[in-house]
Amino acid sequence: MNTADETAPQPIIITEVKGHIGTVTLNNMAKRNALSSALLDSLTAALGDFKAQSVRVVIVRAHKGVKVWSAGHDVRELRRGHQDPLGYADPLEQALRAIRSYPGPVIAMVQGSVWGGAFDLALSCDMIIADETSTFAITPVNLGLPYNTTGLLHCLNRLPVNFIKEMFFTASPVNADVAKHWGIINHVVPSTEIEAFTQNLAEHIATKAPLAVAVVKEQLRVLTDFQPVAAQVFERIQNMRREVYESADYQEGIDAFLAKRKPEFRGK
Ligand code: YXS
Repeated sequence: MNTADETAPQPIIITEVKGHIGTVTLNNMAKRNALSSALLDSLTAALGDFKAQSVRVVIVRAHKGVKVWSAGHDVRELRRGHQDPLGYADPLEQALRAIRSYPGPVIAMVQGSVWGGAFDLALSCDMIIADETSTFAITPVNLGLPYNTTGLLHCLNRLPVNFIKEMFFTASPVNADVAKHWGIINHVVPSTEIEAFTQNLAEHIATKAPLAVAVVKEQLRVLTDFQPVAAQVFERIQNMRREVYESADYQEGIDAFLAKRKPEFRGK
């Protein structure tokens, strides 16, 4: 018979504060930790709570040994019908900004596969510690979705453009060794050691002067995000993206995902 707590709804993320370290564990394995607005809003709120408690270092992780760290943006929630699917107000974008502006290091501890918007989320963390099971894929071309300029900037600030193109154009996962080679991840750590490694790293950073750490993080954010784009250029980019998210291919991409079938893109 189910005890009461077994039937109680599980929280979509689990948060914990121990000393100066805050941990967010993604907790929706039934949906492969898909980045739904519920999960993302909880993550953003957790960071606000951590900030109020002056938590110095944050770890974002999934449960130990998962096969899927996060399956990326919840496809069921992607806007369809003439609205930017990755607009400024999208919960994913709000969560990415919350990570990037958090006044302390946010470390992604990755086991298993990382997909789509979850790749942008991990890349928006200050460091990625990953084990040998980790893979990373960015998948808008699987859906016919026009990725946003902010997300491309996150990649450009980190990776060579030819590698970014290969990841975006193929949507193929890259494994831990390739990810380490190109600088996506800071350390590849055996799955048996990754929890202790990440905790030790966080605790070491937490012994340093938090104001000095926070100001370096914010300076690096401002400097890397500062990419002047002429108004007309930005408007042209938005117009190009609008043509894509208003295309029949984008509708087909989402329809095919939801129907669990391969999409047939016709270039219009
Ligand atoms: O059928 P039920 O209801 O049990 O739900 C299934 C899946 O529908 C659900 N699920 C998702 N729901 C919404 N959005 C998702 N991204 C998503 N991924 C999975 O989770 C339940 C279990 O999925 P299932 O049976 O496929 O699990 P599996 O273990 O066989 O396979 C795990 C994956 C991750 C390999 C597989 O679920 C998968 O390929 N998921 C989609 C990965 C992906 O393409 N993500 C990109 C999403 S779009 C995005 O992030 C950006 C907008 S962009 O496109 O620009 O990158």
